[in-house]
Amino acid sequence: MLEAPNRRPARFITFEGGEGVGKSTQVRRLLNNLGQHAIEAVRTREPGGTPKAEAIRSFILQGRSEAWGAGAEAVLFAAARLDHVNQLIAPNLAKGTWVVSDRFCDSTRAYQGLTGGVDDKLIDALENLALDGHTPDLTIVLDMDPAVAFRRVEQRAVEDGLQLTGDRFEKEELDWHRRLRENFLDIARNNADRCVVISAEQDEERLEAAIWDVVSARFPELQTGPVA
Ligand code: T5A
Repeated sequence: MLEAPNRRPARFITFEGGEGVGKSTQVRRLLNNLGQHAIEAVRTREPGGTPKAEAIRSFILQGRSEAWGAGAEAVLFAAARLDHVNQLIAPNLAKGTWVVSDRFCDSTRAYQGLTGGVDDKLIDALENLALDGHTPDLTIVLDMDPAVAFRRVEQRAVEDGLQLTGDRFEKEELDWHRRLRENFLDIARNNADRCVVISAEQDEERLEAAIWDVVSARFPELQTGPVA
């Protein structure tokens, strides 16, 4: 009888942090590094990742849900997450493909919960419902002064020849973003087994190397050199 291959579990990694701290840039770089170690991985984001979740993303980020309040927005983010988990995250992990997501459930806890004032009980209930056991194996929290991050976002707009209009959350005051930063740090402290905080105030290459050190230390299958 043929024996089942002794396959290692696929890993689920998330990136969290405030606006413009470099999450998308580092998600792309991590995917590249995983590929060089022969790890099949998909890159995704929240809100979004599936057509239905992307529709919810547009609705929220255009500011159309703002008047409904942070509680209703938490429910909308959870609805998007439910579809994302069911249609993309769970099926990929089940077939052995790693998943790396640019934001996930900690964003709802940080933005709508701790910063937006939505009760913990609602945030917990929504998280249980949407995740259905798919808690990330590792969460990288990129941390930096929001004033510096905003300068990066402004610079990006200048380079892209765009006017900086700001989405629903980018328009909040700097003090709000400073509280948000502290709230992400609290979440990391309260989930120290899963979360690692890394300073994002370093150049892209150094930050990439710091992230790789953390990811490869966490998962033994990455401790061999890159494949040719
Ligand atoms: N939200 C989301 C909630 O409120 N609740 C939720 O549950 C969820 C899931 C999503 C919004 O929704 C909110 C949070 C957000 O407000 P988004 O567009 O995905 O919106 O917002 P961000 O995640 O903030 O996306 P950004 O693209 O603005 O920021 P990133 O991904 O952190 O940064 P990145 O990589 O795009 O880099 C920004 C700029 O900096 C440069 C890049 O080239 C780019 O120009 N850069 C660096 N420059 C110098 N040094 C480095 N190390 C650099 N790294 C990148």
